[in-house]
Amino acid sequence: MSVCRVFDSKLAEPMTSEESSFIISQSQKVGGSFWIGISDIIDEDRWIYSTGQEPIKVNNFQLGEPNSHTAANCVVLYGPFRGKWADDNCITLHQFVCETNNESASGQIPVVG
Ligand SMILES: [Ca+2]
Ligand SMILES: [Ca+2]
Repeated sequence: MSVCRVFDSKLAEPMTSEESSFIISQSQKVGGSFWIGISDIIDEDRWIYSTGQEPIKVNNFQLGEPNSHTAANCVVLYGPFRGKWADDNCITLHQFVCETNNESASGQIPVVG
């Protein structure tokens, strides 16, 4: 999402379960639903990170998700699922989580907005 680029960052792409849990917990403090940088827009049902286009290494889909097939190709930390993932239509308006590489800190720092 272009707003993340303004902050020299990108939509969050959780690579570990710790990172995924952290992003979910941060998003839940703010409340609502948040886009992250994972989609199956290129190949239906093949979920990949937006930047590297490699298959996801963690999966936090809510039981029963993804369930919307070609109508939904982006991943949202869905508020009613307490941040568990849902597939949703990529043009839906949600908040979003950006991440940036910070050399003075370990790992990636999400910016929730
Ligand atoms: Ca899909
Ligand atoms: Ca869905």
